[in-house]
Amino acid sequence: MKKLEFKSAQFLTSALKTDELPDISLPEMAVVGRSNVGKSSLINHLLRSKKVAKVSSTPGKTQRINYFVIDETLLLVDLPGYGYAKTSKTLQEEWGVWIDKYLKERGLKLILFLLDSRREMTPEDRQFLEWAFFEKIPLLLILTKGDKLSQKDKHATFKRTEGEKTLSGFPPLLYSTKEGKCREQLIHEINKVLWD
Ligand SMILES: Nc1nc2c(ncn2[C@@H]2O[C@H](COP(=O)(O)OP(=O)(O)O)[C@@H](O)[C@H]2O)c(=O)[nH]1
Ligand SMILES: [Mg+2]
Repeated sequence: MKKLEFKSAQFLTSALKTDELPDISLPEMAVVGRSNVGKSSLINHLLRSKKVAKVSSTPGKTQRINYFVIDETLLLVDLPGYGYAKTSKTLQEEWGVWIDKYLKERGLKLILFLLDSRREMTPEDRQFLEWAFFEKIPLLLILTKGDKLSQKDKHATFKRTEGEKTLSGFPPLLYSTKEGKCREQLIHEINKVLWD
C-alpha cells in the first residue's frame, strides 16, 4: 500500500446527514474529540497548512462532517465535536444519534481520538473509548496542547492514560501543533495501523 505522507488534501464535501456522505471506496479515518480539543488544528498540522480545516475560537461551531481525501489514498473525516456545554441538551442527543449512525455505517479503519492533555476524561470521552474498543476499531489516543504542560504534568498525563485499551498497539501520544516531532511520529503510527 502507498505510504501516507500528508502531502495533499482535497476537500470533498461537508455533510449534514448520513445520506449525504460520499460514496467512495477508500479507507476512512475519523478525527474525534470534544469541541475545542484541537481536531481542526491537528488536521492542519498534519497537512502543514493553516487553511484546510477551519480552526475556531468559538467552540462548538463545526456541526457538519467534513471530508478530505489525503494523498489520493485516504478519506479523512473531521467530525463535529461533542460535549459542548452551550449547545442545547436536545442538540447533544441528536448529535449522539447522528454520529452513532455514521460510525456504525462507515466501517472506519482508524480513529484519531483527541483528549486535552490538561483535562481529565469526561464520561463522554470514556464512553467513546469503550465504544471503539467494543466495535474493534483501532484508535490512536492523542493528548493535545502538550506545549501547555510542564514536564511533570506531561508525565502525569501520560501515566493517567497509558492503560487505556485502544487496539492500535501504540501508547498515548503527547501532541503539540507547535512541534514537528510529534507530527512525524503520528504519521508513522497512522501508516503502521492502516497498512501493516
Ligand atoms: N497551545 C496550543 N493550542 C492549540 C493546540 N491545538 C489547538 N490549539 C488551540 O485550541 C483551540 C481549538 O482548536 P480547534 O482546532 O478549532 O479545535 P476543534 O474544535 O477540536 O476543531 C484553538 O484556539 C487552537 O489554536 C496546540 O497544540 N497548542
Ligand atoms: Mg473543528
